[in-house]
Amino acid sequence: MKFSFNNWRALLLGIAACCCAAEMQADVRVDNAWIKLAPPGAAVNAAYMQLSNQQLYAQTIVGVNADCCAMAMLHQMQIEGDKASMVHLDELVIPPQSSVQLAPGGLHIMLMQPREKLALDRKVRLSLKYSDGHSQTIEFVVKKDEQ
Ligand SMILES: [Cu+2]
Repeated sequence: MKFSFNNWRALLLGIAACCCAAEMQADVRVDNAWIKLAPPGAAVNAAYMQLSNQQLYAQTIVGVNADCCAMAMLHQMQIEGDKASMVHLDELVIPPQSSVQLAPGGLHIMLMQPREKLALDRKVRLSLKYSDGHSQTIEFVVKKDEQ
């Protein structure tokens, strides 16, 4: 089979359009991505953000990758009486046209065993892995507090 230049052009444009559409549909909007500065001596950090799913279908985060740290996990803080504990989540569902808040005292990404101390103002990239197989990289900033 022989392709003319126009065939190739149409094919390539088709692929490009297809990739862009997939990316735009898949990405969840992220606002206010930050990592809380750990107190001296602490070996863990927590990352927070607001996730907004503008699509008509649910999107599910099934994993987090972080170059900065040996391990990154989705956690939920639970408070029962005067006891606080953390539960590991296998996945985090962002319902259609809804927002999910990762914030102190609730949902967070736990960053364990940082390869070096995550200092103030440091920028850290985390990659969210979704159940449909795509990934989304987000830049977080290390701050003392949310604002
Ligand atoms: Cu945690």
